[in-house]
Amino acid sequence: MRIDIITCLPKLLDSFFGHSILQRAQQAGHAEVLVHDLRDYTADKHRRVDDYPFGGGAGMVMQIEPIANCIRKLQAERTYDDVIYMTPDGERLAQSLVNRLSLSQNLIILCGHYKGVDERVREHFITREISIGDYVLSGGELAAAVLSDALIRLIPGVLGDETSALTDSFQDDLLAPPIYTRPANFEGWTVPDILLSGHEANVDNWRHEQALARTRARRPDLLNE
Ligand code: 6GU
Repeated sequence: MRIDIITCLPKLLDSFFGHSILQRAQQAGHAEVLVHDLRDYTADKHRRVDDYPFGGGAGMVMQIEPIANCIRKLQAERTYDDVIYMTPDGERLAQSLVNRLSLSQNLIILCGHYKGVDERVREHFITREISIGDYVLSGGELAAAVLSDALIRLIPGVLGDETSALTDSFQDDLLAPPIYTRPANFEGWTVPDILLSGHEANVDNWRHEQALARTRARRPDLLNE
C-alpha cells in the first residue's frame, strides 16, 4: 500500500512515520508513506497556501491551487483508490471502515487546517471525508497519522504474529479479554488458574466469556442484545 499525505506541516508527520512498527513496515516494503509539503506546490512567491474567506468571517481558508497542483501531479503518476480529506465533519472512523480501506493500493490523504479547505476541493477532488471522532483538532495531521497507522498494521506481514490483528478489540465487535504474562504471582496478585492449566479449549472459552462480559460492562452499544 502506498499512502501520499498532503499537508502544510510535513515535519509533524515525518517524525511520526520515522518510528517503530510503521518504519519497519516501510523498510520491509509493506507500506510506503510519502509526505508532501503543500508549500512546494504554490506559485505564490511567499509560498502562501491560505487566504481570507470570501464574504468575510474569522479564520483562513486553504486555497485550491496548491492542492490541485499536488493532487494532479500524483494522479498523473498512478491511479488512486480514494482521495481522502481528514475533517471533523467527515464519516466517523471505525474498524469496519479501516478494514475496507485496507484493500486499497494507493491512497491520497489531505490534511485540513485553519477553517478548512475551499469547498471546490471537496467537490472536485475528494472522494471520501473522514473524521476520527467527535472533538476538534487544530489540524488533520494527527488524524491522518491515526488512519495510516490503523491501515498499515492490517497489511499481512506487518505485525509480528500474523494472526494478532484478528484478535484485536473491535475486530469481531467484542473488546479484547484480559491478558497476563510472567510472573504468575506478583506480590500475591495472581493470574487466573485457567490460563496456567494448558487446556486450550477451556482457555478459549474463558477468553470469550471475559470478552463478552467486558463488552457488556463497557461498550454495550457494540452488542446487538
Ligand atoms: Cl480529521 N480533523 C480535525 N481537525 N479535527 C478532527 C478530526 C479531523 N477528526 C476529529 N477531530
